[in-house]
Amino acid sequence: PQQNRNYAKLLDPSEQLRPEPIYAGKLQSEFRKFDEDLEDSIKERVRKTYELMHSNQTVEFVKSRMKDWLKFNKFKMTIKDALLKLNDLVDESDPDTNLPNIVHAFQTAESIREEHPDLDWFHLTGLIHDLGKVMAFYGEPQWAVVGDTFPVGCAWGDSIVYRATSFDNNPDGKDSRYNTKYGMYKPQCGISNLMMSWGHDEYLYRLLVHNKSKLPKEALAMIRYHSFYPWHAGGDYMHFCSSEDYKILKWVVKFNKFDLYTKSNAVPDIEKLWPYYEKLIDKYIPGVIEW
Ligand code: INS
Repeated sequence: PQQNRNYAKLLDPSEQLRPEPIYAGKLQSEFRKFDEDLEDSIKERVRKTYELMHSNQTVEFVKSRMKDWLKFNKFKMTIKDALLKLNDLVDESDPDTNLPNIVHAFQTAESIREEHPDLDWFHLTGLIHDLGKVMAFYGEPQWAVVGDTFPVGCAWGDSIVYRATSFDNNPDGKDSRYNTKYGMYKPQCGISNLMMSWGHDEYLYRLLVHNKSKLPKEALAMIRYHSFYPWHAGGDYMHFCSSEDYKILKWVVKFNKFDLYTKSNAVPDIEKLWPYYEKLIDKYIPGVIEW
């Protein structure tokens, strides 16, 4: 949590002078607490998910998941029906909410709509950003679906949650092709050229491209990197950034405010909101699409 705020201060020094903000009734520093102050069962659930993720997300693993999922031959479904599936998904990596993911989708979308009433694509981005989590209903364990992401094939960033111990059993840590600062990449190669740990961000990004959605490139970037906390909040991996990536980072950070700080127990009136969002789905990614 502090990490987030310190990084915000780096990007915008005027942040230094402001008192700590309160979002959804909580101090900013009360979000993303991975170690302390969490109800024991939640704490254990979150820790376990990351331990499995950090032990098993290797270059080989990501390649195998990409080969499997990026054929988009698993099922056909509308965006709305996929969203409805999130009624049954509680994200096991998330220390800030215990509610079904559909609630978080509407909380995010509605807070964006309030602040940016004219940017309808941004509202829809908020609504669908976690939709890739449907993979959890088609055989993927949560550790390969949810949670913060990080690049594979190079040294793990210091700001990754549980970083100190959670990678101990990951074989890539002993592989000289992958365990150096640059690993299998070149300096400034561009964030989009990094192979990210497999999860809902990359899957949904690729799915939207595959199905020719009309969402703008800013939306696609926010979707693709919203869980890449070690970059957008931790300030790690900057040595891979191209000049274009700094622009993208600004959008991702902008999105993060709505994604993270709207997590609360206040449930929006989803039934009432559907007609508005159905229109946006029809505009940007209509009909039955391939998953
Ligand atoms: C978020 C974030 C959270 C994680 C969620 C993900 O973007 O990375 O920390 O628990 O699964 O959707």
